[in-house]
Amino acid sequence: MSERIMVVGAALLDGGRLLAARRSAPEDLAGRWELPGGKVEPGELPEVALERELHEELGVTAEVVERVPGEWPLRAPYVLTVWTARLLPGSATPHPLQDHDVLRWLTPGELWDVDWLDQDVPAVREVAARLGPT
Ligand code: 9L3
Ligand code: MG
Repeated sequence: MSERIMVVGAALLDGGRLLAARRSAPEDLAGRWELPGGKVEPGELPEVALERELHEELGVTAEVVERVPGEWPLRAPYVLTVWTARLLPGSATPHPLQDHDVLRWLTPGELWDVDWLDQDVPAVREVAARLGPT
C-alpha cells in the first residue's frame, strides 16, 4: 500500500516570532521541539485539521494563512506538511493542553536555539527563509 496519511504542522507567527512547542509525549519524542499539529482525520481538509489541532493542543483560535512548500516523510505512512497560521483577534494565549510541556515564541535569531524534531528541521528552515534574516 502506498497510502499516505497527512500530519499537519503550524508555523504559528505573531509579531515576527514563531511558536515552538516542546513535546512531553510520547516518551521517544519528549523533550524535542516541534511545530504543533497532528494527524488529519479521514475526510477532513488539512487546513481544518490544523485549526482543530491548534485549538485542542494550545487552546487558541487560529487561522491558516498559507502552505509552506515541501513535504517531509515521518514514520510510514505519515507525511508532514506545514502551513503558516496566525492567532485570530480575541484568541487565548497559547498554553500547553495535550502533548507539550513548554511553549516558546522564537525571534528569527532564536530559531535554532531549540532541539527541533529531525523532521521539523527542514520545515523550520523553509519558515525561516520567510521570516527574514536570522
Ligand atoms: N510529528 C512531527 N512533527 C510535527 C508534528 C505535528 C508531528 N510538527 C510527528 C509526531 C508523531 C506524529 O507526527 O509521531 C503524529 O503527531 P501527533 O498527532 O502525535 O501530534
Ligand atoms: Mg500533535
